[in-house]
Amino acid sequence: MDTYLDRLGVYAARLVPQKEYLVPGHRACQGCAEVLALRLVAKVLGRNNIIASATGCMEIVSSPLPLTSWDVPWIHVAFENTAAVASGIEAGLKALMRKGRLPKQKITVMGMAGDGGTSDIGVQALSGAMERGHNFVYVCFDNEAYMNTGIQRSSATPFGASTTTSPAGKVVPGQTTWKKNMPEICAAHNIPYVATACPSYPFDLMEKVKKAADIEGPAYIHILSVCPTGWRLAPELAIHAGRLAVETGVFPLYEVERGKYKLSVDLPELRPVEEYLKIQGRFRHLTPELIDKIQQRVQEEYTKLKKKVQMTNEG
Ligand SMILES: Cc1ncc(C[n+]2csc(CCOP(=O)(O)OP(=O)(O)O)c2C)c(N)n1
Ligand code: SF4
Repeated sequence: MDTYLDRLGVYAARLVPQKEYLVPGHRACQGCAEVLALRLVAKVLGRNNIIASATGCMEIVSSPLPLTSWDVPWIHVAFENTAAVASGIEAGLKALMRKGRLPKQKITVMGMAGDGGTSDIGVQALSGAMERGHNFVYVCFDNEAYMNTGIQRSSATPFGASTTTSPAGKVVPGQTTWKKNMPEICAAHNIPYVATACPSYPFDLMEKVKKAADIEGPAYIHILSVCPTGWRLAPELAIHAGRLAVETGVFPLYEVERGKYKLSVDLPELRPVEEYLKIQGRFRHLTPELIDKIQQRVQEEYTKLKKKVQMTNEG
């Protein structure tokens, strides 16, 4: 299906809503792509949006009481129950509208957390909410570690990354496990919409958020959010790093809409993963053998994804 922007045949920043719902004054680090992603998500979801936000960088930088950067209803929730709270809000709104105590209207309910809050601690509540079929949008802001508390590894930290709890040394080369595939875990719940996104591709990201909000039922968006602080990267390279993640196949952009896979950026040839790894201090220690190992894995995963696109679109 063509996107709104495809149909217009233009690619103009003026089509982006001007109004901000995550307003300036937040305390994110310089060059943080996570806060940029959040700002774009908030822009698309607009005023009629209620957010349940787990602890993490985005919660901390946006709500140092008595200040707040939020211009929409926003509730801070515990790490483990983001999706459960979002489910409750959605069910409550439905009941109020049914009883006529709230005028019928479209209110988007969004749950949000980092990769730690999603793939480690919040996964059971998220799985339950997806299985029950709540009409909500869940966004995982994946900066590939527990950044807010000092760069500890999560199950979404990539193989080979050095973090404070998976430090690279003589014996262990950083993280020793492969990144948990949260989008696939969500797709396995057969929910109507799953997508990956990255703020280095802002229009693609915004289209996906819009689609997720419009679709009835659970929608999950997994956003790769470059973190210059934790990735040991110059702040001005954050957008470039996100593009390299996509162009090397490390983080493919795709959608799973009612079971059908679609690559959003379909590249005939991938760039070598080394280009992505070498600009980040967290991979500084990697040997050529380890880089080869990562390259091989990326290729395998990309081939698998391409096969899913082919299989789910046949006939
Ligand atoms: C149950 C619980 N354990 C630990 C903490 C402390 N804590 C606050 S933020 C955070 C890290 C969050 O990591 P992630 O979800 O990946 O988000 P990020 O900060 O990286 O954006 C931790 C461990 C907490 N708030 N609640
Ligand atoms: S630690 Fe990383 S994700 Fe957190 S605010 Fe700083 S740059 Fe953003």
